[in-house]
Amino acid sequence: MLAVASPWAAAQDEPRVVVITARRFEFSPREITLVKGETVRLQLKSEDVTHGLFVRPLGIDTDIVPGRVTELTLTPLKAGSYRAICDHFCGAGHGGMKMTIVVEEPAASAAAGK
Ligand SMILES: [Cu+2]
Repeated sequence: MLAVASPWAAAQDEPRVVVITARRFEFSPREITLVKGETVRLQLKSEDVTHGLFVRPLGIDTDIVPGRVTELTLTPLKAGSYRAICDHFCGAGHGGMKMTIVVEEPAASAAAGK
């Protein structure tokens, strides 16, 4: 059965794309959920000025420059809830500019009907 070509095979080889939009002084969405061991492609955009995205435990440290899409590929290897912050000073509310990246165990995701 493993030899049967699946119409989904090609799609599964392509990482899921997760878009995050930064603007003063928030990220949208405020929370994303990833699955441990699943590679995703983050597409980061800014609607106004240069922001940053910094999540030390996930090895993310990048600038988000307006006018272009910053892509990074990520395979989280440890489940947990991670605080992501803007680490590029963007104005008065910069210190409160945060989002959450949740990494779930694969089993939890499957149970949820993925
Ligand atoms: Cu900032």
